[in-house]
Amino acid sequence: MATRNQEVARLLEHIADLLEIKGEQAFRVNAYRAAARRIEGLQQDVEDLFLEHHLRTIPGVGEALEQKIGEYLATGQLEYYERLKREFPPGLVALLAVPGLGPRKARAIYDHLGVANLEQLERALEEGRVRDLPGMGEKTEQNLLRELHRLKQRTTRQSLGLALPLAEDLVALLARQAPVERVSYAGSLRRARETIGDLDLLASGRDPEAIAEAFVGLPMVVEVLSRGPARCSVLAPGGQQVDLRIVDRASWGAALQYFTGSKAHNVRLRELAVRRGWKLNEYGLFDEQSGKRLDDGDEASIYHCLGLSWIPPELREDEGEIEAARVGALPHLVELADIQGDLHTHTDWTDGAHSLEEMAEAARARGYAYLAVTDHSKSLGVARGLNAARLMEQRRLVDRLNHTLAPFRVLLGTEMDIKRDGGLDFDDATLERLDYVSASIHSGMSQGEAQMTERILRALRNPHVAVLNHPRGRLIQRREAYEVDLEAVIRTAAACGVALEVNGQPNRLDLDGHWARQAREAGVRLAINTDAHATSQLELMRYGVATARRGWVERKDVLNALPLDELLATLRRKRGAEC
Ligand code: DGT
Ligand code: CA
Ligand code: CA
Ligand code: ZN
Repeated sequence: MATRNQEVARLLEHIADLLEIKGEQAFRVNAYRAAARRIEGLQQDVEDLFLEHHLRTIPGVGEALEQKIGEYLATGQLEYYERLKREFPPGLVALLAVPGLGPRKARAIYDHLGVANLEQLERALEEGRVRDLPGMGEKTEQNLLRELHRLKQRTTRQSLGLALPLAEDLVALLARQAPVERVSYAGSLRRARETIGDLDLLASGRDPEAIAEAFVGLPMVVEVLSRGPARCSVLAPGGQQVDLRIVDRASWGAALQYFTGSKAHNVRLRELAVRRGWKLNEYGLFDEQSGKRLDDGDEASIYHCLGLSWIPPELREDEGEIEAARVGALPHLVELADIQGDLHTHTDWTDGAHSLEEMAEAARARGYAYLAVTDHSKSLGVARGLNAARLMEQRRLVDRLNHTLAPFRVLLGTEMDIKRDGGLDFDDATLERLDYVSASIHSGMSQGEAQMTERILRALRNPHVAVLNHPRGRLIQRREAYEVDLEAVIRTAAACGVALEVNGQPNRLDLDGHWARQAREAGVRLAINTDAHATSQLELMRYGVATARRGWVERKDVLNALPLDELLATLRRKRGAEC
């Protein structure tokens, strides 16, 4: 699991910070930072490399780092790091957790203001005492305050991309090692919210004690918070809290319904029950007078008894799903199996990890009918964006590849930068040679709303542009969406036949469910893509699909749910249409 890689990367970053505060030589500090970045971007599991004695194959990992990483992976601790930490007051180390507060500034705040923990830091920032320190200023102060608030939020909520694999591992292990009849995850994770507070697991079986014992003994349990035959709470890596509830088989359906939530959805269901003289709780649906159970122990029967069709978890937010379920008008939500190809992927021609051939092969192996290769365009220097000449080289490779891969089809595409004035990175003559054109904002993100909106609308009006990628530009828990009149973007996308992306990278999920729903209702198609920078990331498609489902998106709303011939016809029509 990639969580291990992040954990090791964080450890190395932390060591680098501490060495920097100590005033170590830059090359030593940088060696740790470089290794941290390598490990975070690694495709393989760092733990596997360790077990195979291959840690040294990671660029920048020499004997000393191999030994340290190995010690940490083997024992869960690194003596060198523990000793290093003891050289500093613990509060100073904690300050480094705030993004934007590097070792030098942390040291200054600590030395001059005596600030030694996050609460004191917050107070010092609020009281305006930080701005007067050398090299800080009012702007730094504001930035730090914002980052601090975001950090407080983040430490309590985990990304969907980390929580879902963890939950799946836990459920699989419980199914194998504990005497469970049924086991599932519930809560916000089952509803596919973009961040997860605590993780709610549910199990039923005849021996609750044995289930509890197996659960607290699982390898990813770091700490046991509480333990009983009905409920256990533990901490998993990264401080993720996991609750397991153990229920009778008869209560399974009601418990799964109850603990999936949302709370607002549950409140509405309970009202429906009460109106009929029934009682609904986590144990079941009962007749108030006779006490007789009405449900059959499965979740669907709770809904059916209340006169509703079963409601997919992603919709359970009390945003109209109950009304729709009552009249049989729920959407037929898009499914992973509906997706025919990925329209946003990168190769080693720019900042991807794998070759174009490898990406195509991996997409075909997933059962896709097509793959659009959309490397960055020239303005994006950091990603070695392609110029027109390089694109035409890619054209030749793609044409050759399509001979051998047919009927699978590689579409030569671009993720073209929208420049600050809304101009595009390629002229129409170049765009005409491409099979698929998508456009993105990667720069000038702090323009005001009016300018940003006009910039995007201008790009949407180019007849070649088929899709606007990650339309809001947010990075979950890291960067707010840029200021843009998204309703205007949706209107123009509808008028020009441009699809909007639901980007499946767990830190993007952009559009989110709310905006995907707005777009769909305005008649805009969605493109659900992974933005894969490596073959393994093609698997992120499920996060995109889950997010689209939260937006009530159906198969017919999805551009890349079209079979190849219909996709090509749609793209052709779009290019010929007025807007
Ligand atoms: P989270 O953990 O913040 O990401 O969000 P949830 O939705 O997983 O919330 P959590 O873990 O507090 O509770 C799990 C589910 O249990 C929740 O979605 C609905 C149900 N639940 C919790 N508290 C209440 C309550 O007071 N009333 C009702 N009707 N349901 C509740
Ligand atoms: Ca929860
Ligand atoms: Ca919970
Ligand atoms: Zn991209």
